[in-house]
Amino acid sequence: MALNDRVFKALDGFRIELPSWGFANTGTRFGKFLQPAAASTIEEKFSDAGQVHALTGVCPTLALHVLWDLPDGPASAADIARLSSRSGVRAGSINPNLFQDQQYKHGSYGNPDPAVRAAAHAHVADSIAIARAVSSRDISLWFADGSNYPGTANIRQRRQWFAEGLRAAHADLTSGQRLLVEYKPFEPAFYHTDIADWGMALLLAREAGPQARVLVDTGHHYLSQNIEQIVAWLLAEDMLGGFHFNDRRYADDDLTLGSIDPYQVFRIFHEIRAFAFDNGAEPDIAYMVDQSHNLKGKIEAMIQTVCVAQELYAKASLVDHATLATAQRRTDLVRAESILQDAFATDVRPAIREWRVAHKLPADPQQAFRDSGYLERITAERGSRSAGVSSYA
Ligand SMILES: [Mn+2]
Repeated sequence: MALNDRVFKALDGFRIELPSWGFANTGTRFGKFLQPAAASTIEEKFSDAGQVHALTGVCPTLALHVLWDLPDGPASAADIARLSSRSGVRAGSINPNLFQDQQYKHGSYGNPDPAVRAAAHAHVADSIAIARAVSSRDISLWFADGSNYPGTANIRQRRQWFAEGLRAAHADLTSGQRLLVEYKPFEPAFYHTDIADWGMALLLAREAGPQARVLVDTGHHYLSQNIEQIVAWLLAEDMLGGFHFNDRRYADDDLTLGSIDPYQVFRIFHEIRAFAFDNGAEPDIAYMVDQSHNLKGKIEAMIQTVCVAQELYAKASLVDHATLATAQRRTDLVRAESILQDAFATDVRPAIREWRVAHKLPADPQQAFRDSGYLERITAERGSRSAGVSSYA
């Protein structure tokens, strides 16, 4: 297949979800640098996401955070429907918040206090009901639970509480819904984290029930961990539910996808394309962005992220899997490795520009955004009010 055909086919099948919190003012624990154009309300977040989708054509859904975006619970559904039709963007994954409330100081599902565990379970049940009300499939669970000092937490007891809590949450799902279990090795807890890695997430998702899957946040690994191998194993186990994409240099830095190590993202996409080739079917994976842009303009950063994701996905689609399989079988190491390197080195940007034009999208979404006047308009409209920090993501 010609390069353009491969790229067109890959991009036709690639969608990526944006996070509502990526458009809001955020920061680090040392300070928040406010941007006059940052979104404060759910209306503004849908509007900004709608701009990114209108210019890129591949971001039809917006991940929502229950505490920050849906304080009225399922009653917010009518509002969401109205905002969806206005912005052209639907509600995406629903993210409960089990870490910000004072009661979660010592954990949520793993809290020794049964009343706090019950509150956490009730919040997840509400989140599942919200997801149903806004016609959203995935409920995405990340737990900050853990401990800071050896001996202070009963690790096995807490594992048991997590298994029970996830089973109960799974029992609330309707047939089309999915529970995604995210893992993270450390932060905010610095001695142990209850769901620290993909193995723990996999076991807990299996215990939860057949509609639970593992969510891989690329920033949630120890340095130098082979993330694409984890992806390959989860694919083989039919347990890969989705991604939270971001990049990192040191820890969970939430930097722009591909800004530090684009080859790693390529290798992750390669494992997915190889799995699809071997199985003759596309795996059902929710691609999502989980980044916070403290210093970059938020909409610009999101457009940049989406364009980089498309480029790396398109490059991975150039790998000739049949030739690669032959080289692997013959242990022709340099040839096999070169097949990946050649695909990664190919400039797919001209083909992507053609794909955009063919889909009546701007050839250069970033330039189109700069030319649109949208940023100047929202900066004037939103900058006059006293901006607040609406999230800690
Ligand atoms: Mn995440």
